[in-house]
Amino acid sequence: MADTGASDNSKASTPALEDQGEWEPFRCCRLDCSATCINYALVVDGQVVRVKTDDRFEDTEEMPQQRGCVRGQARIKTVYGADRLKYPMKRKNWEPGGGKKELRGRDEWVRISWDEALDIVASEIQRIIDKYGVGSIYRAGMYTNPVLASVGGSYASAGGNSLDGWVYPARCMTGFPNLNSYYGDYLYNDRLSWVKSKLIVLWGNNPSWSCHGYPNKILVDAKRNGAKIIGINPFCNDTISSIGDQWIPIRPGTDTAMLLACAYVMITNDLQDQDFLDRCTIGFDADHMPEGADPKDNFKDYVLGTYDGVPKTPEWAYNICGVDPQVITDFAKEIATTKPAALITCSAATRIFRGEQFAQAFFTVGWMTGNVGKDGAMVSDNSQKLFGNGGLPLMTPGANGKPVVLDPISEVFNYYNGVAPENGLWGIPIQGRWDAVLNGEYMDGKWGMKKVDIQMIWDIGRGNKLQTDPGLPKGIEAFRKVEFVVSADCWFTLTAQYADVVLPEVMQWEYPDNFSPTSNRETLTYCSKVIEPLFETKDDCFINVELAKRLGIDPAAIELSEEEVFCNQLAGAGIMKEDGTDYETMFTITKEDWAELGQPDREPQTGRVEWQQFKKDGIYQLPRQEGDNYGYIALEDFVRDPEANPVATESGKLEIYCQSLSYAVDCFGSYHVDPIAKYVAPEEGYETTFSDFEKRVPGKYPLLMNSPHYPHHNAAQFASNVWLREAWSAPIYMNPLDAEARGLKSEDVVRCYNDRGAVLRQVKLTPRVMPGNVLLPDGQWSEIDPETGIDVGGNPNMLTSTAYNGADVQPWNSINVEIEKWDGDYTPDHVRPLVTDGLTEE
Ligand SMILES: Nc1nc2c(c(=O)[nH]1)N[C@H]1C(S)=C(S)[C@@H](COP(=O)(O)OP(=O)(O)OC[C@H]3O[C@@H](n4cnc5c(=O)[nH]c(N)nc54)[C@H](O)[C@@H]3O)O[C@H]1N2
Ligand SMILES: Nc1nc2c(c(=O)[nH]1)N[C@H]1C(S)=C(S)[C@@H](COP(=O)(O)OP(=O)(O)OC[C@H]3O[C@@H](n4cnc5c(=O)[nH]c(N)nc54)[C@H](O)[C@@H]3O)O[C@H]1N2
Ligand code: SF4
Ligand SMILES: [Mo]
Repeated sequence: MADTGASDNSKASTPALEDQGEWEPFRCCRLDCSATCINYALVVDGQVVRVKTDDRFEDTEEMPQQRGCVRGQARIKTVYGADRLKYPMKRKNWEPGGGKKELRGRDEWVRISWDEALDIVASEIQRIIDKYGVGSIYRAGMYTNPVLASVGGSYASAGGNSLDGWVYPARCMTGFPNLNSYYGDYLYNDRLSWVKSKLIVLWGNNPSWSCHGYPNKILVDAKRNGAKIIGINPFCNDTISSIGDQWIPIRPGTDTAMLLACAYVMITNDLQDQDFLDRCTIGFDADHMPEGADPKDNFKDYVLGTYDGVPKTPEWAYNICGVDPQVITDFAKEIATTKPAALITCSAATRIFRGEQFAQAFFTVGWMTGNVGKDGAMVSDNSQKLFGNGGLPLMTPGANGKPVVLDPISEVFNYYNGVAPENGLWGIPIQGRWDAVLNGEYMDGKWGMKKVDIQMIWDIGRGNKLQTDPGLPKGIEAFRKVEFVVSADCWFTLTAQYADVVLPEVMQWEYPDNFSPTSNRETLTYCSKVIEPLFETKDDCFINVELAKRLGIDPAAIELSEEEVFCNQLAGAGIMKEDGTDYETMFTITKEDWAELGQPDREPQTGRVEWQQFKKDGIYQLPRQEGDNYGYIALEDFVRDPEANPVATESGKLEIYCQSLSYAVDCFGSYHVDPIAKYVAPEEGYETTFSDFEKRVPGKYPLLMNSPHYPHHNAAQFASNVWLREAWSAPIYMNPLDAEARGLKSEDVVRCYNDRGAVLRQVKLTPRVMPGNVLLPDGQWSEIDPETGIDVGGNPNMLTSTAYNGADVQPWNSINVEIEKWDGDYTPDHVRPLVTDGLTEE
């Protein structure tokens, strides 16, 4: 071979990449993705060069692999993304008190040291508390912060932004608190029970997009076993189109009308499970009302229109929800007569104005079919992570041992427990948070307006709240008003862009080993430290400890290192005993193992799983089989003998008439819901797309927009991943009829707008979207054009409402908008350069 001068790159002389490095197990997110998987990163010389997912053994029906989704495969572009925050920074024109506050979001950035950044944050906390008093800090980040808690507390949200309309209906009507197990305390059965359902109704769910991995297999298994699957949804989503037998298109936010009509059909055909209703529920008819309630207020008479003169017939419902009366009738008969059936819904269907009324109606109509407490039967909200596999986790990490530091001003435990507020809300409702900053007051539920003087916004600990909370344009005004804004994140998020000081954080791969929450009760996973933190990134614990030192707080009283936390959780991890009664020690850990983990003083222990094997695999998967002791049927004991095993509601029964729910929602002060499910037209929804609903005169904003959770993102994370931008372009999905009326063709660039703001997107035309309804994916990062004020990034929160709504329910899915062709400039996401802080690497 002639000597060309080139180096010899032939395979013979270079070992395969696999032989040069180690595969390290990882999970992408520390929160909220469907997270049923395990992935591996190949690390060569401290750099990840390749990513793969579960290939520990051959994929079989009995023991399926736990494979990751498209985001896991693309993660390398997120960790090594051009928009990673690298160094602490301050805004060029910042000075104590804010400096030129109006430049937030458009100022230049100056690199500073961690010491300077922490000095600024600590001194601004102290200065603002001294000047304005305790309660002048607003904690936008979702996690309670022990430093803020120790300096007197911070205002934060009064509730959650995810459970939405379910929290109080689930607690008050069924007695299942939400806090421990997320979404209704497993009102749904375990997966082996699902597979026995003859009919599965997915009232709004889309696990193909929002719950990747094994949950979809459960549906496939059920289908193979003969189950019919019906999807009721404004969108014939990928779940329905791939495994559904029937799609019932429905207008968003109008499901309650269809449910009431289903009740009408069942009652007038005497199809309801009267024995179940009589034994296990209260409020269905005049003979089963709680003491003190007017018998006329029962559900059956409301549906029949006995006293209000309006029978809730399928024809009545059609005018609201758009579902053909015959389809409603057939569907109602089918759910009433097919047993066992699983009637399943999601959070998205309650993310509307008056979200609670959907939850009330769904429980009520579900219970009328009697599909509760039996194998293959269930009536439940079952969104996202825990989809399809109810029951206690079969393995669980031990307690983390972190000091518990409660915030004296705002804690949301009571909210998540569905407890009615007693003397005021526990914080500022998310819906009213930006108004509270701007106007100096918020609606403290039925206790009236409450004054606040917010002068600092803390966007740390699951922050980026400009992006993911409703009312972004108002949020920007609020950010420009206060004296100090600090943000900590891994990327140059929208919210970081509007801060004064930005702190760069590590992300999964760079954190020390940690248990990441798994949503499959049959697996326990962990994420190893894959690489050293890039640039100068640090974790929350470091920030808290350093701020504590500067503010005279004992760090040991508020924080524990990630390493300690992991070892505590490892030592205390439990695995369900084979008899299914309790947990026993999960891991065998030797003295050498503890030494390797940097904790030589810990005691060796014996369990069912070798730590060294788990460390390598990143996952332990407990095999299940029919007849084992790990099964779960929700409410089984209660339904067998309701008197002996009451549920934790006021009456001990499932409450179709629920006074405590009505009372709790009243406490939040924005509207009243009756104790039974009724349809009341929402403040914004289908009806308000008309200027005159009776005469059906179209209004200024005649389209209903909803924002589905989208495969590209996990909430707003992964938004800037360049591979995912190409694969999932986040168009506006629209029906061809609506497009035709506006002279649009597929791929046209459009402006989607209302009085609150505007975004640019390309349209994707598909008959899979119901006419009158458009979909704008959740999680798109805003990029607001300074000239036009239009968001070219396509964030739906440019358009969402900040009106107070029930028990702080975010009405993301019933927003009124209009769409028109855009003839100006537009660059699609995947070719638009990422927004970065402008600092160069060193
Ligand atoms: N890929 C991905 N997965 C995720 C997330 C993510 O960001 N990306 N986020 C996670 C989180 S935090 C959550 S809370 C969950 C959310 O999970 P879900 O509560 O299930 O919400 P979505 O996936 O947004 O919507 C599910 C379906 O509801 C439909 N829908 C919307 N409005 C209505 C309505 O009024 N009536 C009816 N009948 N249907 C309606 C939508 O068309 C969609 O098909 O997803 C989780 N999973
Ligand atoms: N229009 C519209 N808006 C929505 C929704 C919708 O359907 N439509 N859905 C809502 C729902 S259900 C949810 S759950 C929210 C989610 O909204 P967020 O809770 O804001 O979700 P993320 O984008 O996952 O996380 C916010 C930031 O926290 C950072 N972060 C993650 N883990 C950690 C950590 O351990 N420490 C620190 N310091 N930071 C961390 C991430 O880097 C990220 O930038 O969005 C809501 N917003
Ligand atoms: S984003 Fe979540 S589900 Fe997807 S691969 Fe990562 S950890 Fe798994
Ligand atoms: Mo969520």
